[in-house]
Amino acid sequence: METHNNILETIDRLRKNRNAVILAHNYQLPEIQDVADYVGDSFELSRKAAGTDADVIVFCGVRFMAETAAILSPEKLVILPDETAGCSLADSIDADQLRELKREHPGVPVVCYVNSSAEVKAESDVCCTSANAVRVARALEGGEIIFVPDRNLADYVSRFVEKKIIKWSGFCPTHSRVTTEEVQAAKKAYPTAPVVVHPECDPEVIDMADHVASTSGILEFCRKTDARTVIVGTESGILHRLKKENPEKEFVVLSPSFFCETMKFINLQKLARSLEKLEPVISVAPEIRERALNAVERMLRL
Ligand code: CIZ
Repeated sequence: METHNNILETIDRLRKNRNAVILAHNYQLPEIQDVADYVGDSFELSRKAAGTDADVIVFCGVRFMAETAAILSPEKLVILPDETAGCSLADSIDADQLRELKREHPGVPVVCYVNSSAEVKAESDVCCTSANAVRVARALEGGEIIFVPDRNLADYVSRFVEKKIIKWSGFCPTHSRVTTEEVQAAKKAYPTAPVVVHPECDPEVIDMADHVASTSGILEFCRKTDARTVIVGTESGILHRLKKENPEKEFVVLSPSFFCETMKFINLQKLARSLEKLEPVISVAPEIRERALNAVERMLRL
């Protein structure tokens, strides 16, 4: 049986031979984060990879993230080490459903969260991340927007933007499982610790938080805060990076529910195998890619 060190050596050798860049989302297993060239949120990672001269991008995350990398880097081969790693939030709406929604609300611009398939991005006017959703929605002209697929992020945006928001009913089961009772219990256990949550959480949980931010925003908040202990309300994989970057602070995950199974599908063996075989490949058809890229580029302009 291959030892841990052997697998790490294999990954290193193949990464060089293939001229590959390894990306790990903030929610990935610690050993995957440790072996990656870059760790971050899906859009940040896709942009970083696009800026490298790598021939191959190995995206340790879920399918929509690898698709985003393929949209930004059409000349590179994009690999997702476990092709069954999906996201039920992204899968909650397909292109046909979005077209139907657009027919029901003609002329209303569509904002789609980056947590969506390439086909849904292609049907949208502009993309957004959880970090810039408010800014994007505010910058659009008109009094109405369609926001897909996350109803909680849409609700969060509606707190800051005076527009009618027609929202899709998708949600992240991991973030939505967390209850207000759990927030109460965490606050009681750590009375001086601030609570920072992701905007994919339910509105009642958001109401109780001290700070609401994307994964990159949570990392920044934890870096800057004077608090010695922080209660973290997002997928528990982020704790690895938080502890590594802030060894003097304590991080407590708000609830044991913050565990996304599909985010843990990729392990070192699968990563090594995918580098060796250069599969499973994630590709986006050129006509879809072009339209999806328009939505992404419009976000960057806004
Ligand atoms: O796109 C990402 O990485 C997600 C889903 C969340 C975030 O806040 O970074």
